[in-house]
Amino acid sequence: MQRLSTTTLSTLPDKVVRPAFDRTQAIGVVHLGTGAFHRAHQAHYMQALMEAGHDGWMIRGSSLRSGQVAEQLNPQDGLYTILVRDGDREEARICGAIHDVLVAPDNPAALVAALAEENVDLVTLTVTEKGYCVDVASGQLRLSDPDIQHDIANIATPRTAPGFLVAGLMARRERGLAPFTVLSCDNLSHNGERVRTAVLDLAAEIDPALADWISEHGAFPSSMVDRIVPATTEADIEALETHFGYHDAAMVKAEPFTQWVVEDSFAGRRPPLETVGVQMTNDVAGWESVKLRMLNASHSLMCYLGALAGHDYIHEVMAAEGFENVVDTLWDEVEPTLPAIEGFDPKSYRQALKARFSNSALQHRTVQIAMDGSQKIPQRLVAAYLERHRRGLSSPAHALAIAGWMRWQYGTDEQGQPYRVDDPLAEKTAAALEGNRGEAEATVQALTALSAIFDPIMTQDAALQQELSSALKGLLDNGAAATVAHFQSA
Ligand code: NAI
Ligand code: CS2
Repeated sequence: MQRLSTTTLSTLPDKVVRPAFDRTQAIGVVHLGTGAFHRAHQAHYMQALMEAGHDGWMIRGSSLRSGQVAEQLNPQDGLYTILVRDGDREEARICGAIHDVLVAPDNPAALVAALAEENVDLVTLTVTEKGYCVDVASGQLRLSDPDIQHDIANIATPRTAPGFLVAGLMARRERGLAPFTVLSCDNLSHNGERVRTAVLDLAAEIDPALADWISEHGAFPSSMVDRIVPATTEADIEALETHFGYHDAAMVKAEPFTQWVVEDSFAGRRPPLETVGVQMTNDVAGWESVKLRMLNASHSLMCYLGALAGHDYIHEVMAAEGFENVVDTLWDEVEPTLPAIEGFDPKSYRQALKARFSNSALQHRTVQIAMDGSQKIPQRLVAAYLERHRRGLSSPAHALAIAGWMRWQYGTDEQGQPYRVDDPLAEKTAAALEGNRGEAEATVQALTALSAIFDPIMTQDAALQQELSSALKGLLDNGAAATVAHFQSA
């Protein structure tokens, strides 16, 4: 089976859409965290830009963690397939926007040098919610983090995303270059502000004058990003070989839908993203709230309760008894917390989300969404839950979703089978649950006391404790499937 590369590109079947631009043009973007989402979203838009004749936006990718993606992509000359799946329809499009991928742990100085290249005007990130080394509840840089401590002492060979950003900006300042714009593409509320805080906090520990320069000249626009891109499996790669006749170790699968809303605040040259369907705006916050509190919140509700009910995939959860009702109730609870947004129609947005979640061709695994929940639920579920509480409103669907996350921390399913809780705070939640598993009130008290995840009011307010304990007790007594099937909105 031939492998995708520049050499084999011309031999692919005619139905495979190929890049239609000069890939030898200048690299204008460095990306940190070249995972599946970046390859199906930002790189897709950069390709569209260059195909429309806007040159100089090739991407130099990087991984701060492992060589896996570099091994998948570099032998393919950076080429890979975006396989769009929608029901029984599929379309293969080759993306050529990525030039190559650097492996930062092998050669951190090379990534710093890439960030200091004069043509690089934009640095994008998808390093997951945990990759910013920021305390989710406070938004502050975790200065006690061992890797942050390393970067403070060894900024020339950093390990963390904030470290590489500071090192790259430091090198640009020393060379008399303008700073690049830092554009986070992670599912974090106010993601631009968060990465700015992390960078300035870290720079201040190293060189206050550098921090002042970044603060004055840098740009950290926020953005809302949306495209469902499940992790690629071996079966996906084999299916591509069967259906299209070539091997692609770096392929990604995605839904047709894609959206990108970007704050129009750049330090230097800005890619004309509005020419390829990106919404440039001065206020991302509204769309961010919609995305995190409607799409991502219902994803988190469905992944914990759905997995505990025995479902492997989101489309199965959407079809399971009672789930559509509890998701609709969650959205009923969210809507009063959303700001007015031009062009946003809640009814059609809900219908679109249900159709997207029901796309069985994506095979979106519940356990993938369950990952890193301690970094996700604060902005997806707890923020709206507390806003409603402050207005004197109960939120049974939010309480059930948070209870589902709490039950998931037990690390055993309803048949008593163990599973790994894949979360950076798994040790903390496991320690908190010692001696409390199976007891709803004790579990709620122990987990809401974790200040890295929850606002102190969660432990202090008896009504909140009672609502969460009641929801968790229902799960413990009756199981997730029955609890959802018999769920009654308030
Ligand atoms: P992935 O697993 O394919 O890639 C994750 C990337 O993050 C990898 O490059 C990994 O090396 C890097 N990473 C993980 N932990 C890190 C750390 N502590 N420091 C630095 N880098 C770290 O996952 P995928 O699908 O690319 O998603 C990545 C992020 O993109 C998500 O966490 C989310 O914030 C955002 N996103 C994902 C969507 C999706 O449907 N997959 C859709 C919308 C946003
Ligand atoms: C998902 C998101 O894994 C998760 O946490 O909720 O990656 C989701 O697929 C995207 O935000 C959709 O844009």
